[in-house]
Amino acid sequence: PKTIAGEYKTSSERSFIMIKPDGTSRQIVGDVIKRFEQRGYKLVAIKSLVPSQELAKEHYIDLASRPFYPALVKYITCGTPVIAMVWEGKDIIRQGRRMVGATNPLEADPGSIRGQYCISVGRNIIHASDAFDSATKEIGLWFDPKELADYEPIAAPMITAEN
Ligand code: IDP
Ligand code: MG
Repeated sequence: PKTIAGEYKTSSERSFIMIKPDGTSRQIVGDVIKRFEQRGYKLVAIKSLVPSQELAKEHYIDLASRPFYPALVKYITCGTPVIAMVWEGKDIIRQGRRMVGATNPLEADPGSIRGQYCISVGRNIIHASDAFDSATKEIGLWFDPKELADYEPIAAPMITAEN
């Protein structure tokens, strides 16, 4: 099915990736972006914003019953901006999760973003959509369709050819 998250399991698949306030504060925005760029993914949207309570609560609504939910919303809305992004490319949803690493950074592969840059589950610097349905929901929540660019990077054939 084709949604705002593109078409699942094709080169148009999209994921919502967000650098959280601690990542912005610690000035690792460039390093995170660089990893996705160098892997061969395409940046189709990016913005810096301080999310409203309403937006943060809705983004994490599935966790509303968890004891850490109020603290999580407070962290995301603390006043330091988040960097909201949409990345596109083959298997981006699954690969994005692998690149980000486990929720608890102490369990994250040392080569992953969380495994390289953080040590606390409450300050784990980055979010990545965990499935096609959540990518669709999250991209729609954080971006207007007009904000999503449709363009072809010049190196695309060098990145995507299968033979
Ligand atoms: P994910 O970010 O790896 O998808 P989720 O289980 O969806 O992990 O949780 C969302 C976010 O909630 C985590 O990234 C982390 O910031 C926070 N979180 C999850 N579990 C805990 C916890 O046990 N204590 C504090 N914060 C947590
Ligand atoms: Mg999650």
